[in-house]
Amino acid sequence: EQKRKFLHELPKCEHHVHLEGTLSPDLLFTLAKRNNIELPAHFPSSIELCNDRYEKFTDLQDFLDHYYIGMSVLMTESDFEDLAWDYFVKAKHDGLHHAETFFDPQGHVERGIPIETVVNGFHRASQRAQAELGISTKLIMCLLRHLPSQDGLKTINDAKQFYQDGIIHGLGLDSSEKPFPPELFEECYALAKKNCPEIGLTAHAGEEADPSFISNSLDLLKVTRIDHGVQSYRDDELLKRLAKDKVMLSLCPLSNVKLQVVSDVGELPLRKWLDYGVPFSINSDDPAYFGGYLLDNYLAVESRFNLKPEEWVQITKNSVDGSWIDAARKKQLH
Ligand code: ES4
Ligand code: ZN
Repeated sequence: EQKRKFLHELPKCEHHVHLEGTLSPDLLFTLAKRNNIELPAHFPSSIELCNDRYEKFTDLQDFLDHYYIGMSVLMTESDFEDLAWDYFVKAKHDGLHHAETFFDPQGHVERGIPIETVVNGFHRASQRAQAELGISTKLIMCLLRHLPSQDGLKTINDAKQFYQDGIIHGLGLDSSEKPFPPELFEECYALAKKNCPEIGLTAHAGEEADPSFISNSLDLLKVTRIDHGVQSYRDDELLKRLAKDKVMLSLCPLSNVKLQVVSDVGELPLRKWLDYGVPFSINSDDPAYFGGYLLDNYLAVESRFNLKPEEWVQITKNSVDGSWIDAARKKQLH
């Protein structure tokens, strides 16, 4: 219909998609077979049972327990390349122009996969997406906050050359939020900035945990963007700060419903963010797990908030401005 066409044609950017979260049950079982991976007995044993499981995540941790097993089927450089390439193709169909994609090297290195295998595979797919699909791309390495910060420091040093060669652009922080506050990773963020002064810094904050996780990420980690940030609506001073400093929230509406952050997309405080002038983008997070890719997330928001075309234009404009791209690329997207 009309609205779908309008949303499809907006020059969309995605800033919050975990490449491991684009692993469909279909590809998961294909790779498990090809790589001779035996999945644990409690893991769903078919595509249908996986899809059933995805309807019943109780919270972030329940999802993550499944997600880290799922990603264990990724072994070779071409596994990583194929995974990311399939995502770029799907996203291109959704009208994506620019993607800043997360990945979790520690989830692979701890299984004995060299970081080079992971990064080279994702980099090859990104290069192909730029050349063949016209999508500009940036890779954002995330640290797993449930692992010790010592592990994070080692990962940052192991990735140093990739940052200096411009192959990885950003640093993020993901996984179980509430027990692992941002202050644990101050040293990691400082080291990453020292190794690579042009780095983009972001962190998951305020998905489930309270607004202090957002302010502490800004103050201590020096991030310029917040992933999720849903809980910011509970702190007026914080909302003013986000608006004033143009800190973009990378929202993931369908993810928030699947992980029971809200019970419906319509519950998200979108009006509040618009009224305060807090910039945000709309994203898919782990689309293979949460029942929708980029355009589905746009459509879910439209179905609940009935935004004016001018409001949509402003949202996409903010999302271009919040991207880690140069002025020339921004101009092309505006
Ligand atoms: C994630 Cl939704 C979400 N939150 C935190 N960490 C994650 N890793 C993958 N998806
Ligand atoms: Zn996420």
